[in-house]
Order: sequence, then C-alpha cells, then structure tokens
Amino acid sequence: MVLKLHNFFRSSTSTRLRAALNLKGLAYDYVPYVLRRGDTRKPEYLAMNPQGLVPVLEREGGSYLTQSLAIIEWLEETHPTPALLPTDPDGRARVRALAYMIACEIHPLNNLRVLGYLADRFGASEDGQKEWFTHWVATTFDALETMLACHPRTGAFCHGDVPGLADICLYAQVWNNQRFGIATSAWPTIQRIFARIDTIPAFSNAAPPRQPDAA
Ligand SMILES: N[C@@H](CCC(=O)N[C@@H](CS)C(=O)NCC(=O)O)C(=O)O
Repeated sequence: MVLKLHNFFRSSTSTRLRAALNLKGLAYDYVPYVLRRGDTRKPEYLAMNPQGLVPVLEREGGSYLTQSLAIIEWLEETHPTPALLPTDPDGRARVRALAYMIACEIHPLNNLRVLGYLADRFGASEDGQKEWFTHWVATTFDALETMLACHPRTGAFCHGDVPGLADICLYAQVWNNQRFGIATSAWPTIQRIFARIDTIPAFSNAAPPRQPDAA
C-alpha cells in the first residue's frame, strides 16, 4: 500500500496522523504545505479536501481521506495491530473521551484560521491571540489533568501501559502548546505522560522539529 501524507510539520493534526502511521509501522511519502502561504487554499488542494485543511491521506489510486481522527480510526480498522484503542467498551469510551477533549474542545478553537479571524475581524493582537489560545488549553488541560491523575486505569500512558489514541492527541497538543510558550509543568500527570511518550521513536519521529519542512 503506497500512502501519501499531505501535511505541515507544525500542524498538530498532522503530528497525530504521523504518530499513528509510525505506530502502525506504515511508511508514507511526505508532502509538505505551507499553511500561512495559502498552499491549502489552492484549487488542486481543495480538490483533495474542500475544507482546505491538513492532513489528507492519499491512498493508491488517488483517493483521499480527511479529518485526522477519522483517518486514524480507518487505520485502526484496516491495520488493527498494534491497537490504538482498548478492547473493552468502557476503555474505548474513556480513551475516546480523553482524545476528543483535545480534538473537539481545544483544537478547533485554537486553529490557525480561528486565530487569523480574531486578528482580522476583531483586531486581536499577538498577545491577545496567545491569551485566547492559552485560555482554551488551560480550560481543558485542568480537567484532563484531574481525569488522568484520579483514574485507576491511567498508567504509564493515558490509559494503561500501552500508548494509544489519547496519547496521540495529547502528544500533538503539548507540542502545539510549546509553540505558544505554554509550559506543561502546571499539569504534572500530563507532563509525566508526555515525557514517557516522547521516549518512543514512533512519536518522537512524528514531532514537528523532526520533519523535513521544519524551519
Ligand atoms: N478536525 C480536523 C482539523 C484539521 C485542521 O484544522 N488542520 C489545521 C492544521 S492543525 C489546518 O489545516 N489549518 C489551516 C487553517 O487554519 O487555515 C482534523 O482533525 O483533521
């Protein structure tokens, strides 16, 4: 199977997908785009993904998958091992809840186009955008810290001692936070889990600075 990953080194949704592909042991061709230059607004990109967002996973024969979590679930179904979700329904619900806290409650509010709209439409300064970004991270990370610190199924990773979907989302978000100067030390359990995840090559090789288009 030849896979092409259309992505951007600093995009956290791209980091998620790179980590998932690496964990599944799937090779891919890396196709970089520069978001601020408007690469993903060009007609040829919109033909792959009318939303103009990264990542897109192109499969042999030129069919495209969009939305990082949907793509990761597709990977999980087509390449079940190693599993990114637990086998029991309660465990799956917990891992999905942790992942969605980041993917649904933080990322959409802090996306580049949202920050750009705040600046263009409401005159938000760089400091104002940073305050907005930090507010929405802290709102969810405070709750995430409690949910991780207090739950008996939290282990070396978000759920037990095997990395999975929640760790993928957490890892990518912490990298994104660092770009905005948000230290993880306020959330000790998240910090501990991030440090553990970062020791795994499938993750560290997916990190923004390791990508070919990193500045
Ligand atoms: N929910 C989508 C979000 C994709 C997304 O927002 N990607 C960002 C980069 S992390 C993007 O392409 N932003 C371009 C923009 O905001 O203009 C997913 O998980 O794939």
